Amino acid sequence: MNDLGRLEDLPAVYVQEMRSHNLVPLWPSLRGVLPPKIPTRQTQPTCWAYRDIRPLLIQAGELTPIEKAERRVLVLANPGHGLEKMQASAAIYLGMQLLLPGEWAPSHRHTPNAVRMIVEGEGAYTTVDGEKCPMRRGDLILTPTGLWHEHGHDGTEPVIWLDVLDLPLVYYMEASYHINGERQHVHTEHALQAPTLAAGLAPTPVFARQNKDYPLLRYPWEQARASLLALAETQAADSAVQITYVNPNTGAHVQNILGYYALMLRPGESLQLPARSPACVFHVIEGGMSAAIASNTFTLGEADTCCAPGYTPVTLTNLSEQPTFVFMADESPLHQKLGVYEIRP
Ligand code: 1HN
Repeated sequence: MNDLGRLEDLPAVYVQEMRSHNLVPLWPSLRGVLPPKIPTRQTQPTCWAYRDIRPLLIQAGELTPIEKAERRVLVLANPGHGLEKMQASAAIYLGMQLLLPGEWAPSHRHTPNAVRMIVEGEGAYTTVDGEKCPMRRGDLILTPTGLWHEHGHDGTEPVIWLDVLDLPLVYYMEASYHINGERQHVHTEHALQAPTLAAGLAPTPVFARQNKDYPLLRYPWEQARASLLALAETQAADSAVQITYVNPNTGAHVQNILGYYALMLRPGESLQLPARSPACVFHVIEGGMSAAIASNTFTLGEADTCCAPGYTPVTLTNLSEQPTFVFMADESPLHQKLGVYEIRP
């Protein structure tokens, strides 16, 4: 590789003259922005243990009333990006949110897309675009760009969930903002229609979300888990038991920027995921596993979360005697749409 000229090689007056006109030379920075063969990644393999998060989150519940927080969240920040950047990867934001019995997180909408993966507790619900979605452990609930959403809690125990947003990307695009709104009028109880739609049946004559960009907002864990177990029965022993959360109208990823998946590791299974360009997040719903990411090996139990940078192979090994169920989020839809998606053999 040839060495390019450095900034220090240039006369200081010349550099100053350029800078005074808001001009800079490319060549001293060219290798930095376009490194050879593999991108520079700030995203570091990082693991967040639920046993560390939970007590601090419960303490946040005592220290900060919901009215002072709007959303009571501890952000899972990747130290490689700097904690204050609140990024798990280039495009992924992760946070653990706590809602206590009787609390209300008021209605707003914003440009970043969000999903919630419910970790713990009963009795909370989120109302998205007028649809009341009960939150139960392992459920995936979508809050797509621009849709009103608010959270409430009629139960008796704390409810905790994992928020995944494409906030870092939307913020970088200078396209991130929110609007506060009034308490929504609930027009649909999700339970009435979701199972029928998932079965390819739409309530007649009216199904409120049928022609919307986001027809399904709640993906119950019960169904995802049953699908994985059924898939494991027929899938060859050497191929992954994995499902993608899709839009039932189009078969495409549920959101435009991040992709969401559920994976089952069979007892004794070790799954090698090839190096791919998008960064990826793993969150254990049930069971336990090790995740070998570059030179790091993390041990994850239930509700633990880790992330892998792009272009990095990952090996997941089931450490439980039972199937281990894993929720995954990645930057694939973004990479695919932008034409930079790669799998490296
Ligand atoms: C947000 O609106 C929620 O609605 C959670 O629960 C986390 C993180 C950044 C920006 C908006 C929510 C968020 C967020």
